[in-house]
Amino acid sequence: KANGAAASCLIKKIPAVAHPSAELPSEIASNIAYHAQYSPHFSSPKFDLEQAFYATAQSVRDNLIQRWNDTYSHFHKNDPKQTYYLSMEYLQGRALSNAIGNLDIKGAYAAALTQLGHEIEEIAEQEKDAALGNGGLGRLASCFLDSMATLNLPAWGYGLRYRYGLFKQKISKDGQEELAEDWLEKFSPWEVVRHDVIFPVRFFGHVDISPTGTRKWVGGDVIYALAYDVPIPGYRTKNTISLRLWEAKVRAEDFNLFQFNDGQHEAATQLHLKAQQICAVLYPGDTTENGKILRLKQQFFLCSASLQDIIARFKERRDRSGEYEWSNFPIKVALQLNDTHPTLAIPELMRLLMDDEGLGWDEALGVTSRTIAYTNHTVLPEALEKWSQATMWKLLPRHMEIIKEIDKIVHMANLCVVASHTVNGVAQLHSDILKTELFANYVSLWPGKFQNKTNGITPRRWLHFCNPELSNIITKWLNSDAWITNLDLLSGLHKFANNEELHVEWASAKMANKRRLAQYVFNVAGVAIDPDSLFDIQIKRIHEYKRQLLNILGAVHRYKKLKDMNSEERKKVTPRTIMIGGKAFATYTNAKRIVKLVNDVGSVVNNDPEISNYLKVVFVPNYNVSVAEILIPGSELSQHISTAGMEASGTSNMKFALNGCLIVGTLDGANIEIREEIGEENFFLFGAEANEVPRLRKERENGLFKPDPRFEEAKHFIRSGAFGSYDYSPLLDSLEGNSGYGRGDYFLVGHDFPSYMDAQARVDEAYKDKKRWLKMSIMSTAGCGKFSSDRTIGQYAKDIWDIHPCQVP
Ligand code: B1N
Repeated sequence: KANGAAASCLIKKIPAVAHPSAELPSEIASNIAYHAQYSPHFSSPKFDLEQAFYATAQSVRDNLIQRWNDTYSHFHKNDPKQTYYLSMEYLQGRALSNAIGNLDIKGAYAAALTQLGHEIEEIAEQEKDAALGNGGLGRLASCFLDSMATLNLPAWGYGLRYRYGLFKQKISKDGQEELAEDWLEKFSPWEVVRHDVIFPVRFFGHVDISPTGTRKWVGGDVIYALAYDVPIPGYRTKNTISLRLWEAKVRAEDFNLFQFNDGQHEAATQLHLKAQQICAVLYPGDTTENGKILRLKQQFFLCSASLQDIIARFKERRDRSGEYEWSNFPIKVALQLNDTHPTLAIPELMRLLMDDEGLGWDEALGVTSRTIAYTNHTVLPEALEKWSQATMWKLLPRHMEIIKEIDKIVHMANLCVVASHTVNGVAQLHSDILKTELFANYVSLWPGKFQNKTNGITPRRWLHFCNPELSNIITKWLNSDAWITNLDLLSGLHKFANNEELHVEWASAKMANKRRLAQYVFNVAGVAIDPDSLFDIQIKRIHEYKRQLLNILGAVHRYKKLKDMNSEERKKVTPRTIMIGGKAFATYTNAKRIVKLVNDVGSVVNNDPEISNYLKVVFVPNYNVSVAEILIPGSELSQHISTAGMEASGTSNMKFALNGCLIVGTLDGANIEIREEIGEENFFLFGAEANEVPRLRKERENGLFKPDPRFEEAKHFIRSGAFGSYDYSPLLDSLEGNSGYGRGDYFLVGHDFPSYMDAQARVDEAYKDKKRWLKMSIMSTAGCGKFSSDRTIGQYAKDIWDIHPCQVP
């Protein structure tokens, strides 16, 4: 273990020299020493872990800024068509290890830090996750940025700079508690403020109509959007693109000095408060009217600022050739809406084109719809955004006029379908459901508009960096590391699936990762788990449709069965460690009850000496990107068990499979395609299919459902108080008669329970045969080529955006 005091001594012996293009360890060490001394953020210069992290990050940033500038000027000079990805969420996680990895300078940095008395892994762990997103949709945006940079595509991400990202989850005796997560508490070494990039954004006000009939939105509040850029380095390329995050600001003129000096402090700083609120938190609660307005303000703030910036860049580049042609806008600009959250980009672009640039309606709509494309991420009715007309008229009067022209109600998804040139779902089944159900009425109007783009994940973060042991083995057996940017090459592992030498290496990498994971679980949850047991993981947001309840009912039944066995019978059982992690939305009561139940089951099971060798149930607190990077490499089985038709894609399923983890899952989302790619014999399938779900719900409603006795036993065991006195009846009742969504067991936990238990029994059998399991594991990794976000982004670039690589020489 590195020692902070020793490191503080060591750093004084290294010359502090600014060396932004350092490559040799000694130069890097000097540059780190330079930042430790001349970019201070603390009063006393100690070179402890925290200060060493900041100095190291700043030295990496030096390197990135050089590449960044080169990329900007290269794009500017070549003026290619560019993609702008608009998203209310990015789940970036940590940046230091990712940047060092993408720049392929880990060895040099590790050596430099050793000279300075620290270990690179320990330094990297100092960084707080940037969690400006809720879950899969936000993490997808971050994987996409990594792929866009790696593929040398001229692209930008746009988002909001939330002061507080996703809440921190604390588990107490009452279950989940939420705490504000201050990711900017000290400072982020990765963001660069652009004081010259600032745009006004209006809220409220009214529409003035001139004598000639032109309309102008005036009055209301004007708040400024200031750009903060985060560098996104590509892997083994100079290209470094930007994630531009907007912060809300007011100008000095908006500070009423007279009022303030008159003692009217609140009145004088009113606009400051309003500005502060806009970017205060990721996804403010929107059950109240005030909450709804704030969420809508955030969305408009992102759209208006980004569009003004994009138009300014379009004009700047156009000016050099002297052309002024709005019909060229879609030839230079592709805008991708990450779900309906940035829908207001549609009426805002229309407004800017008509009211500021003088285009007519048809021309403006033509430019808009040729520019914008929309990705749908869910068919859940409660997640489809609908805004009340009253709210919209108040906050955005001019936009409402425009929206009403396009469509009569403010159903964001419909507006997107009408005003986009392309609409895509995120896995084949999901895209099919969009065509046959959600958007069925539009398909006959525009049959060519609808596409599928199956999601993907970046193989850099999700295998090469988070699982170096396995990455090295793959590179060795494929005789090349080209798979890191061409993931289809993993299929070269197929022919070694039965190779005993590979089996030994594969098993030892998994064991090393399991040990690391066991240590982590002990640190955060205080539970000692056995690395020889089967590590079974379900990590994702807690939601009834994702059916963590099915998992925990299965665990309860397993526990009950173990209790009923004698010690000889128990010895034949495959020991399991079930880990569940995920955050429940603060106001989602049933999700919070599920968190409480998992914790309560864990407390009883883990403290039962009779069965402690055979079963552990652990709730992993505060699940986030960096926790996933520890859990996924150490997993052997993972659960992706949503009610068929409800999970649009899932992306953690891809991460697990890529890391050689087997899946127990339903025919839902991308599970279907994963199973196709890795082979059905390597996938533990169970449950109803999507097309059976409506009929099964009907039967359930009509009392035609006969529950499996094991399902009844598990519920009964919980109701009996075996896991404490907390009242679980609202949760368990949602699985019965008439409750939950108004119909009993809407998510078909009861229907799928027996086939789930059978699948789990097949898992236990398969795990006993080590050779068979290792083969299945290798086949999983080997079959994951399709799930690289490089493939996904390549398809967006070709089929939707029409953009091409523009590589910095
Ligand atoms: O998007 C992911 C998919 O892999 C998941 O299956 C899907 O559930 C997820 C409202 C959402 N869909 N919708 C959201 C997020 C935030 C919000 O405020 C909806 N997230 C998904 C990537 O395609």
